[in-house]
Amino acid sequence: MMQGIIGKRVTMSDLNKKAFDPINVTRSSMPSFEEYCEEIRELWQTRWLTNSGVKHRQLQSELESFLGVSHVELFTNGHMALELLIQAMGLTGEVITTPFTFASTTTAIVRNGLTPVFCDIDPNTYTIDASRIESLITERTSAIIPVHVYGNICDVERIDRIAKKHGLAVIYDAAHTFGEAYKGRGVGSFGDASMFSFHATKVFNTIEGGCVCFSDDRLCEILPALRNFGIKAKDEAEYCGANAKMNEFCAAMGLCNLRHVDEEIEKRKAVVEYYNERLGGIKGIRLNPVQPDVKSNYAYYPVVFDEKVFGAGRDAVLEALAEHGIMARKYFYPLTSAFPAFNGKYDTSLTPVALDVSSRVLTLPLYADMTRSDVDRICAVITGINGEVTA
Ligand code: T4K
Repeated sequence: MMQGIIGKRVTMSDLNKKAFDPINVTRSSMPSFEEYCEEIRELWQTRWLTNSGVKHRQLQSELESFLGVSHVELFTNGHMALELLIQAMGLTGEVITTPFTFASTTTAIVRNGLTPVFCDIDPNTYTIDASRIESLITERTSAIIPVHVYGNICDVERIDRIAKKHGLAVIYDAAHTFGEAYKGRGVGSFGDASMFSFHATKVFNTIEGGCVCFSDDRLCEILPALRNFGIKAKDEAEYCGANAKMNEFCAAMGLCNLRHVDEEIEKRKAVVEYYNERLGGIKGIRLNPVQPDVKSNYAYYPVVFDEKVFGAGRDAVLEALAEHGIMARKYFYPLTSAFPAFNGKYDTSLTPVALDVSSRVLTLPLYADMTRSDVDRICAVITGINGEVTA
């Protein structure tokens, strides 16, 4: 059920009045206040607020069915899920990954004492260019950690073949792909394991939260221990773990949001289709079509500008939108390999496609209850820049 209004198109003169509320890059999906209160009511009786409580266990089991995977383990956020998963899998040496991602992917690798080896991305999907992986494998390589970016799924079949041939583990950063499927199979079931983020800004949120999906039963023992200080039984830490447990209030938010997530994705789809209608014909703007065989979750709306053809570059568009209260974001600029945290250790020119896309991409606002007039307002600024002002 779209709440969107089929509004009249917004003109540049309307925009100049600046009489609009800000539009952020996204807005959290939430259940009704009453639904959430009902979900947390029993916590006032049980006083069991964290440490694998009832809500935690219920969400874990509902997610296993929803995602179509053998095992789910919940964490306090997606980042800790990934970091502890890497630890649990005992990776060593070098890990092949991409720099076109959020800080989390690369820092999870580095904080495990591993060396990220950056592979370039595919110019159409922005995910790892699987044809380049084999040339980066050395005797120190233990794994591939690709990222499903914006809801675009990596070339999972080719990555699987390469990993099998070279005896490498595969962990997907699937932070952006909750609820997606490839050829009818849940995206979390590819590779050895996948991490989903349930951050407030994601398609499905638990306020803060995340999970790991996997099929290897051996991980069922170590992952819960690692998120609980490394303690397996009582009192003694068997592993060097962390505190990364999901609390009951977050799990309760997840139980509520899970009831509505299919409907939320449908609403996102309608927003994306309307954006595509408005921006589709404009020269110099590359949209992000849904890939063949993919059931998309419409997580983000990235557009890539060709300055020479469009007449303005990404930064100029970002500025113009901001002047009208529209907060688009440069996900992902700069590349993680250029982060000051890594002291110039990595050469960004070795991933030229990633470097180029990152200098030209802009993520436009997208959330389930965005209206058509919100989209009109955003597109009017963009078309206004290149002279295609609506009448
Ligand atoms: N891997 C990848 C590929 C990722 O993209 C991420 C996270 C991770 C791993 C790690 O997963 P987590 O550990 O986060 O579970 C945001 C998110 O914090 C982050 O989760 C996300 N990726 C990243 C792409 O975006 P910021 O710094 O851009 O968020 P912020 O605070 O500027 O929020 C953006 C907009 O969202 C705000 O303008 C308004 C809206 N918003 C924000 C919050 C916090 C809401 O509507 N409600 C909220 O509660 O990082």
